[in-house]
Amino acid sequence: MLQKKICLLGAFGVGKTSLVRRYVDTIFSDTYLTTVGVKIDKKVMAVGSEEVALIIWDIAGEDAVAAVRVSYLRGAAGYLLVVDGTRPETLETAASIQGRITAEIGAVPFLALLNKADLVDDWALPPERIQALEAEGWTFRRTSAKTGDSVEESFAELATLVTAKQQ
Ligand SMILES: Nc1nc2c(ncn2[C@@H]2O[C@H](COP(=O)(O)OP(=O)(O)OP(=O)(O)O)[C@@H](O)[C@H]2O)c(=O)[nH]1
Ligand SMILES: [Mg+2]
Repeated sequence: MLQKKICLLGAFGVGKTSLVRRYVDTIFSDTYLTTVGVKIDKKVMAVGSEEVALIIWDIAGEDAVAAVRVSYLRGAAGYLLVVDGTRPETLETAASIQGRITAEIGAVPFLALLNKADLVDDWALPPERIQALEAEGWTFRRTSAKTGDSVEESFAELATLVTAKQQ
């Protein structure tokens, strides 16, 4: 079976672990337990007529002092860059991670997830910044790990991108 490693990246507390839990186990918890290092999950899904095993690396968030370890990214076919829609600074963290990744592992497919879409009333992301990143080639999806909104679809979209790239 085709196996593809994908990574979840982004600032602390944006919802990386919650998105994986929603996708793999169909559950959500309000309790925040920060990820230490990395946690690896696996989920098999169909992409067209093919079965693909997604090996999902849920990587600890980063901030000014703790950068994502490059060694975790090796062999990744693609990644989800997660932003907390209620904290605009997490969009800048994502932009900085994105710059570094392209330098380290090359231009592999990615999707930017604006997570916590259920809290949309508290959103504070500058639309012009989103547009500027779209102009640089970013694709944004709005997700909620809490309601499940667009979570399955986003993983499926990335799986399709990383599978198509190989053929
Ligand atoms: N309302 C709402 N809360 C969310 C959502 N996703 C995550 N959270 C909450 O945000 C907090 C952080 O979620 P985590 O999934 O642990 O975030 P993380 O990105 O894995 O954090 P680190 O492992 O520390 O980098 C938790 O309290 C979650 O319940 C969402 O879509 N909506
Ligand atoms: Mg986590």
